[in-house]
Amino acid sequence: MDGTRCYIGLGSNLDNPARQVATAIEALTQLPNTTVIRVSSLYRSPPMGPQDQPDYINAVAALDTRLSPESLLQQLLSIEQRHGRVRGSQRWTARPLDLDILVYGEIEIDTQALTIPHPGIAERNFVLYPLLEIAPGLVIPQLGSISSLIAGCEPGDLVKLHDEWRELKV
Ligand code: A4P
Ligand code: MG
Repeated sequence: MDGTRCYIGLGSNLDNPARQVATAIEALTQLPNTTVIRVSSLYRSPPMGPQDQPDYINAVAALDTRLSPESLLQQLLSIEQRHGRVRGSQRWTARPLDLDILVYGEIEIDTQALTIPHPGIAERNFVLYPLLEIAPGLVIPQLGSISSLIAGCEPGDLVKLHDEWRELKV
């Protein structure tokens, strides 16, 4: 399978977050014209943004896809919906599943529907440390190498979880 190498950020802080992330990874493996290449460990961190919500579980997946960025986004939104995501007007509120396109090959997009690379990557330890684990040599358009980004981002309260979650099947 050829296609473009993409990195997807997964996050959850409601309704058994580790299972939400595990089943979302399973759903990524079922996407058309797409192959999942690597998946990071799960990481736990306190919420960025409003603090009156549970801790998050995050992970990052590398995949090769022949879907366009727009179709990939539609597929991700559909997986989020199947995981019970209800979008309100508030940003950064608790959610059973959040899927972000972090990087799509060398592509740079900035439209109302889609910003790639994802604008929050550089400040988010819960994105950078899982990326370091699965793609230490990655260079992100506009932002630079993972190693330089990591040098400017403390792990803080980020905790890498053991890999038993891989047993968590649907
Ligand atoms: N959109 C634009 N660019 C993209 C992209 N690259 N990937 C659009 C995915 N979607 C993208 O997103 C709103 C719209 O963004 C989508 O419909 C799509 O058209 P959303 O998921 O409804 O909104 P949101 O998630 O509430 O806001 P936002 O700004 O995406 O929040 P983030 O950046 O996802 O952050 N703390 C920890 N520890 N871990 C977390 O994972 N996540 C958030 C949410 C807050 N705090 C967190 C975490
Ligand atoms: Mg989002």
